[in-house]
Amino acid sequence: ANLEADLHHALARHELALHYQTQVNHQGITTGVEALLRWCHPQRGWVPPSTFIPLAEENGLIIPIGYWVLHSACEQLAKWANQAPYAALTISVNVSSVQFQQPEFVRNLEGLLAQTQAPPGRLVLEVTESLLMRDPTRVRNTMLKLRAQGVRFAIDDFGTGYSSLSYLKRLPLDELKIDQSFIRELLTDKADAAIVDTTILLAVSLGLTVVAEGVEKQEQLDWLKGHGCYRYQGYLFGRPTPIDRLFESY
Ligand code: G
Ligand code: G
Ligand code: MN
Ligand code: NA
Repeated sequence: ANLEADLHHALARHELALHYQTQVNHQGITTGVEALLRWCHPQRGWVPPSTFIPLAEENGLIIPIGYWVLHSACEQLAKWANQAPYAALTISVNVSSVQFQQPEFVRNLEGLLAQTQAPPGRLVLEVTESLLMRDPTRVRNTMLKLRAQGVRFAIDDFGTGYSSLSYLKRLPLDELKIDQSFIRELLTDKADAAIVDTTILLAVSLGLTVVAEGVEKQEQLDWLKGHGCYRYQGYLFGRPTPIDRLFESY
């Protein structure tokens, strides 16, 4: 059977899992996690999202899969809401543009928040530049409705898409995530350093929380700290991990 046929059964057969990667602040304190989808295929083993998410976006399966991801994240937030150190954590969820542009998206998410009793202010939706550019008026209206409930928004993979910067002032964004491709050679590539430096200044002056992705080395962390970036995500702090192993040493 091919991968696409197998994907149709993956949800019902419980082959999909959410792993979580921590986000850490400049004091080393975990402030939240990003939920990252994983597919454990019975024959092929782990299939990376870069392979199956584009498939799911083409055939529409991203709708039920994305709903399952949001449901799982909301249940986790509701669980944490009554447990002291965890109650302050956010969960960031990647939202595909196909899912975001569904007419039922707002109603479905409001339903999930009500049903699970998850605190909406702890949920961060990660959207990409290309999503924001697609149908700007409709996207803005969707964001405003969810923002009114307390849901937050992050712009993901910043700097890698085709976009105009004007959306940064037009849309209700809370967070900007600098793509890991700019962080990788930050210490040796002057252009990357200039882009990251300027992006931090831009984000901070617009009142956005700026998160550096793909931080692997202490030297990268030191550089970022010295240039005014106080949130980080990357292997230096931990890999995406199943929830039951995430806070083993917490
Ligand atoms: O974890 P990894 O680097 O393999 O993820 C690859 C890409 O898959 C990421 O860029 C991320 O945006 C995307 N991705 C991971 N989980 C989800 C998810 O739950 N929904 C969507 N739409 N994309 C996801
Ligand atoms: O949603 P987004 O496109 O930002 O997905 C982030 C991806 O980056 C995830 O698939 C995650 O597994 C991966 N990732 C997270 N931290 C690191 C890191 O430090 N180095 C590298 N190479 N990849 C990372
Ligand atoms: Mn992301
Ligand atoms: Na990203």
